[in-house]
Amino acid sequence: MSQKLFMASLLVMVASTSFAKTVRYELTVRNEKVNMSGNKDVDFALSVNGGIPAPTLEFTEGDDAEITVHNELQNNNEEVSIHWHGLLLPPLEDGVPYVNTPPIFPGKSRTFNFPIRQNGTYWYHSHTMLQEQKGVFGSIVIHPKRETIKADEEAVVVFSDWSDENADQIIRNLKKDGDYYLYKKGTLRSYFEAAKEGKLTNQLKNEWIRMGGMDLSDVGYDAFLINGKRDSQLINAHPGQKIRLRLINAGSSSYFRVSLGNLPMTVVSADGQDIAPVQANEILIGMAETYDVLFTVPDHKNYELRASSQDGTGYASAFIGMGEKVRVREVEKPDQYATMEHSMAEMDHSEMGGMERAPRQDMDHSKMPEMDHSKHKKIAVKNEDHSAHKSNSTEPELRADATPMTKTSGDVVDTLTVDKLKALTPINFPKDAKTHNLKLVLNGDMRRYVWHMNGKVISQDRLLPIAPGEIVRITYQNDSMMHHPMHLHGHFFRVLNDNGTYSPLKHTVDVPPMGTRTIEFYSDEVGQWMLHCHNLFHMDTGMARVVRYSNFQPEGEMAHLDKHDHHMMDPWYSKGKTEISSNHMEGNFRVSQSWNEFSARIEGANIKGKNFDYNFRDQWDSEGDIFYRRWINNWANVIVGGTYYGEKSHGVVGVGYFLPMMFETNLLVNHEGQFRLDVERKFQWTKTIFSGLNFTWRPGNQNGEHPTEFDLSLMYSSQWAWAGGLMLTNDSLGVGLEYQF
Ligand SMILES: [Cu+2]
Repeated sequence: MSQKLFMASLLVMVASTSFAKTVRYELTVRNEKVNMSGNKDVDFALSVNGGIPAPTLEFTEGDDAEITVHNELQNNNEEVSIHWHGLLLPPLEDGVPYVNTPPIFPGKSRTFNFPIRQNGTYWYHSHTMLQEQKGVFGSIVIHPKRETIKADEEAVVVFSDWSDENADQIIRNLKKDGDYYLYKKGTLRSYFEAAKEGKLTNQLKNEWIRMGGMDLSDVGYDAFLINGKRDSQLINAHPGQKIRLRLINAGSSSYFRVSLGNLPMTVVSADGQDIAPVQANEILIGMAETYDVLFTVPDHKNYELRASSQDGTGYASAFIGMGEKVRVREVEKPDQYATMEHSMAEMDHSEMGGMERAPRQDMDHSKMPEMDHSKHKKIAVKNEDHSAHKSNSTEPELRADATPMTKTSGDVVDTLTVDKLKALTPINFPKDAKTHNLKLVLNGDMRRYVWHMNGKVISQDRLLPIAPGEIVRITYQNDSMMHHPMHLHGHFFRVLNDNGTYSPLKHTVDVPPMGTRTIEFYSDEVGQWMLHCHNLFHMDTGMARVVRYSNFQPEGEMAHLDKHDHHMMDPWYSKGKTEISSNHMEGNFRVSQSWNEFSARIEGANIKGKNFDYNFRDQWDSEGDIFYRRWINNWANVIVGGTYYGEKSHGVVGVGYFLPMMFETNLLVNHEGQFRLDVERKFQWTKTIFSGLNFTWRPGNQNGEHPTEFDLSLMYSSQWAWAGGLMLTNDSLGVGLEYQF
């Protein structure tokens, strides 16, 4: 090589490294046999490069990422995808199949290329079906060009939830009954337990408003994990060593309460954004959120970092230090009989008083300087204190926030939530931008397991249009008794809290049960982006949208794929129940989508009791229905179908309604103008004893039969599928079994 050429190539190398360094990774998704819980070998797991979690991807701000993802799944035609959670990138690189990026078919690969425009702690996961629950998730660490947070050592801490049951079966079970896992979790609510705890009125109040009660999770997990382990040594550290922990909740449907050795942690970053440091005894971390904390090892002991699942069913531990173990105090079990009113009253008495109200802070846009529109997404800084802003009348109604109380003792927050986060610099939007107000009501129906926004699932209402150059203000109103961690792809939004323009930037925000959160962002990331609940099973059953900029249309291959988005599918699920008693038999079967349902019922009652008649028709009185139902909302549905009763067949129409106190009713009229009223209810007396009541009234004593018909069971059951006990009908008392499937 001539000296000239050598010098030239050296120059090129120097030039390219000083601008951007390309950092390459190869990720291979495979089927894996694992034993994550320590109790069971399973073969449905999916690993990335052989691991659960997947390897940590490390970058420095300003790098170019080049990541190749290989799909080596053996299953028939199972696609793979990877979404880079929290990263600002071109829409084509976001990784959501059929919305942003082509899916990766078996035996195929895809290379993602994007510049790294930010720093902090992030993560990545599959956005295909329920693959995230099966193991496809990992961490991303992006170092700033110059580190501002000094620590002696750091570690990535990935929290996850694990079930020994295939996630595909979990969703089928939840679709049969949203309360499917209450037996497994031991969280079945009953009148006896409520009375024992002196909370019977709470239970009745919840039933009056047709709420089962506070639901903190839907799935019964077999293990909670930190970096794939239930219990592990994270760092061997000496006294005085300052440790930075990058906490990531990669759980599919578990909030965690994170604490460290009964000592306060210094929280320095949230969702990858550095914040004003805040001391906290505990962090409530929702799915997909990340927090960076600093912890200085005080002495020669080994401190437990514990992530307790919010539903109180388990925890994962990792230790920092060395020597004698310092265990974290057990967290209190959540109150299963908490009511909406109760939570609100608690809020009013909290030390923080009004601070705990849903944040309604005015951002005075008129005085703000221009936002920096550079590629590096810097936020303009303004040297002015914004803490004394008046409130704005255009803000939505004030609602109480039902998150666990945030009490403070000195300067240490007991349980850190987004309310206590403060940005390091004020965040200002362009002063001439107009505000686009959107309201999204988050709700669902546990009985049918459908989760929606503004009463619609994504297959009914996919696109949420926005325009470029506007301030998009989204108010999430949670009308359900569950937390929803709401994530927006491709953006950071500020979550309005008492810190005004210093409200923190996040990519995922917890919207607590019956609470409200308002987020804002300036729309300057043209594309289409998922907005969804990061509870995997809520997203899967409908709580998602595609936010599309008005100046964006999917192009090329994506234009075609966009029309075949899997979010537009509304799959059918089935549920069956049979009961066979000596005096009564019933079979029920239904198949349902989000709002459509076909059901069949056959029922036979022994009307001659012990006077056994070999003629089946004389001994047994039989009837049955075939109905199609269209649900209008969580409570009401309309019915058309056919019925067989009194040895005659009729066409029927009617309405179904779920009444206060949890009564399921049908009011039907047949083609001869005869009415029928059905009332059905389940009473859970103790954790194992329940009654099922079915009552039918046919006014006018049709066909010379009883005008009323009922059956009432008293059953024992220790799990969801089987029950056995007594069956009382109009005519007799019998014994029998019940089986659900
Ligand atoms: Cu949700």
